[in-house]
Amino acid sequence: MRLIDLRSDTVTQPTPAMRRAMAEAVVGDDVFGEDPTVNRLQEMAAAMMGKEAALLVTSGTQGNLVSILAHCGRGDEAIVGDLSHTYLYEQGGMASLGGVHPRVLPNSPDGTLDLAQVEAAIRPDNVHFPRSRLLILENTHNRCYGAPLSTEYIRAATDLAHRYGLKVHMDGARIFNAAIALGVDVKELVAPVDSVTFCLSKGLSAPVGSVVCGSREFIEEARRARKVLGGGMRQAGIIAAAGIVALTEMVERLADDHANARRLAEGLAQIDGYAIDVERVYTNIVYFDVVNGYTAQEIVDRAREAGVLVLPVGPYRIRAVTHYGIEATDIEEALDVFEQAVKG
Ligand code: TLP
Repeated sequence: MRLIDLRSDTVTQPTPAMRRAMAEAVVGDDVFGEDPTVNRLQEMAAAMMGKEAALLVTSGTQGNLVSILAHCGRGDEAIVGDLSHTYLYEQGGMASLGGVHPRVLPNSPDGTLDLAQVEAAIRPDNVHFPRSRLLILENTHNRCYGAPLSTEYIRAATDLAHRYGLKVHMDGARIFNAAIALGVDVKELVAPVDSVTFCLSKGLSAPVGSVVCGSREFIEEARRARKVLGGGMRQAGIIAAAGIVALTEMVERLADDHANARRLAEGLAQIDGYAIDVERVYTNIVYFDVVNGYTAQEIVDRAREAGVLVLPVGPYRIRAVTHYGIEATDIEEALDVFEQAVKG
């Protein structure tokens, strides 16, 4: 049975062009800075983001952590959303490995942080307090319905942070989804922030890797942090080669994933037993609730038996993510499976 795997866009398989590029990649030792394919990917990423420099890292989690370590020292404080990936899903790495104290503010459903609350959370210089050093934004916002943060919001948040001497890091794991959804150049979205991590291995379908971008000075610090975390890879051009294909060939097609997510949401809204706010489907992530007494896990198990994979993210809440390899016909098939799964 062919599975329709909607658990995440991390499950994407590399494209045939990626496999070819990986097989043929010219490589060198990247810890010496001598892998031409890694260097080319990094130059390309920096240019696309409009930043001075870039660094290939193993994952989004590593990209966020090296960025936090490059911006903050032990005892410094980072302002984060309570639904952000850096706070919820990264094992508290900023605290456990970096000694960085998270100051947690509630995320609004659109992924933003209230800027009055951010301003109030910034610490005055006082011996009792940690030093506020960093504001972390997430774009698109995974737990907030895949919502994209607008250029205007990012600029306002960054202006505020900079006014108080804080740096701003963007967890842009899905920044290209944001740019496509908003119809803006990705450069515009990241221009105000000091650093950004984006993932090659999610909607862009590369098998491994994320890229951190920022100033040359910041990237030198991030490179040191990557090394101490064991992320100094050697002939990493094998990975970078797929990343170059991802950036060249896989960005524009994200619009198909967004259209498929919308179709899925509209279909789910028609099925008795589920509740979904179709207005809150912004990109490739769909959250819906089971409202007829079944638990999310029960529906997930039933759907799996019929070949459709999704993730329970709460007692009654399910997440489905569209991506490369999922076609419009798969969405129709998944809708049939969800309809059967929720029937008595
Ligand atoms: N997100 C994964 C899971 O960890 C939840 C997913 O399936 O969505 N930032 C954001 C916004 C993310 O969604 C993720 C991965 C990461 C960072 C971490 O990336 P990786 O998995 O490469 O460490």
